[in-house]
Amino acid sequence: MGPAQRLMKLQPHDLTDRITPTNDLFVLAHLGVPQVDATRWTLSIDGLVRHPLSLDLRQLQALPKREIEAVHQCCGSPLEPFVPTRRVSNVRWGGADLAALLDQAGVEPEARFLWSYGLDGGIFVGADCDWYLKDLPLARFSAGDVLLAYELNGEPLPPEHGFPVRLVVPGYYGTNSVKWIWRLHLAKDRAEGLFTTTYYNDPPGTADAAAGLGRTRPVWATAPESVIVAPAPDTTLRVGEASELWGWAWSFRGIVAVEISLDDGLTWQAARLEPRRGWTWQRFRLRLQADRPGPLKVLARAREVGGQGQPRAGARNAMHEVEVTVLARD
Ligand SMILES: Nc1nc2c(c(=O)[nH]1)N[C@H]1C(S)=C(S)[C@@H](COP(=O)(O)O)O[C@H]1N2
Ligand SMILES: [Mo]
Repeated sequence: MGPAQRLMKLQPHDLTDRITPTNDLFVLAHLGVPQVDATRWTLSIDGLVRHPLSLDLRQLQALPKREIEAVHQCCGSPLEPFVPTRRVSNVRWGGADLAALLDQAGVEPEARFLWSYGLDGGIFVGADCDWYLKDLPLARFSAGDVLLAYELNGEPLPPEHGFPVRLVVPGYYGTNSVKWIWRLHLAKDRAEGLFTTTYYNDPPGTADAAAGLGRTRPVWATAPESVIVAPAPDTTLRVGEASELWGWAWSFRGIVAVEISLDDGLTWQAARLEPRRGWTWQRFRLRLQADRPGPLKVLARAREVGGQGQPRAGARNAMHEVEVTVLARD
């Protein structure tokens, strides 16, 4: 299997299953895949906690098990933050609720961030790093469901997906779900590092710039996005024949509408959209019937709670566009 196939096994039109089979899942490993001996694995929780903890796999698996179905999306290359890759899937994770463990450890009131360390180290774009280190705001815990996962789609995590234990932060881009996790550290400030404050920070938006904030934004919560599964690119349709257009939509906040345009964004019609259920993606559908022969461009755009939509281009969540051919009636 070549590296490109591991990065992206499924194109949007291949996402026909609600739950992505594990063998079809993309693999992202910036520093290689470490082989971890589960019998010697431990996780420590330290920093701004009253009772630092250390636990092994048996202790972790003895905690109540939670299962969550969630969108799993890579935000794309940190070197090309505006290029949409549509590297997305929807899977089931099983593991322990991290919030309960943090309660046991007793997080100090001044802690605001959770730093998470993976066992993989090495060189990324010429810079040496000891560990894959990420951080996330403790405020994320109010939405619940941050897991220390040891199962993927009902099976133990495969080595390339983080065996024996990884962090799973549903609703956040995949980069935050640290694989091969071994340490959690509670801190007042963000972690300075390659994957926290150097890469994976978007430039300030116009609103921030106008307010004189000028701050970058960490790549945490997923922005509203939608992918068209059918029709697949280069399909042929026939004038007057109805077919089903459908796809998936998601965002951290949840999608409230998906609209389709068949005239390059001039006019839009609302697709039927299933309501949000937990962290899983939402299916949309629309009866598609072309009334003229020729090339047909299909565009989809999702809107989330609060009104935010998808830009047409120049962003990782730019609208997905599929081109098909419409043949005359025979
Ligand atoms: N330790 C570690 N965790 C990591 C990464 C990594 O390189 N090292 N890559 C991240 C990125 S960029 C993504 S998109 C997801 C991908 O998870 P998967 O390979 O299990 O699909 O893992 C994240 N967690
Ligand atoms: Mo990623």
